[in-house]
Amino acid sequence: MAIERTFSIVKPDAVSKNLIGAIYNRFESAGLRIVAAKMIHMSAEQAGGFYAEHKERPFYNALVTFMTSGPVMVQVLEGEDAIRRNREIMGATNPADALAGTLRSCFAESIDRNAVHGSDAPASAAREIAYFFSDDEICPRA
Ligand code: RTP
Ligand code: MG
Repeated sequence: MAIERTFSIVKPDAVSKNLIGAIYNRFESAGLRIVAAKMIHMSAEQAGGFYAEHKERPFYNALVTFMTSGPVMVQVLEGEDAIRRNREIMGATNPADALAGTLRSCFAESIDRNAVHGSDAPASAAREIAYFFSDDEICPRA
């Protein structure tokens, strides 16, 4: 399995609960490397563009409002099978369905305030990384 990169967000609910370190610890303990990271407070335009694929969904406006309600950490995770493994670490979208021990099982409040985002496929990972990071902000490890 080749080394992959995936895009991750620690969402406003988790940042406001001081969970950045706990979440980063899970990524690193699982062998994923954080190769880029920054804290941002997204504008409505930025969050709306990021979630453009969900524009017609009933939860779109609430999602954009939530994602702009406070700062988030955005990061690029690198490692073998990183996209699938990060989704495994995160758990199901709805914390009620998330396996015990996953980030959403431990830290999410609800499907709307679910602590983390992770890319779901190679094409979305590439698009999402480029949406927030320029190449010179990413520091691959030797
Ligand atoms: P994410 O994109 O945040 O990693 O989550 P995901 O792939 O598991 O879920 P996705 O279908 O991409 O939905 C994006 C976010 O929208 C909110 N959502 N609410 N109320 C609902 O039925 C509903 N469905 C999705 C969630 O916060 C989800 O993370
Ligand atoms: Mg998604």
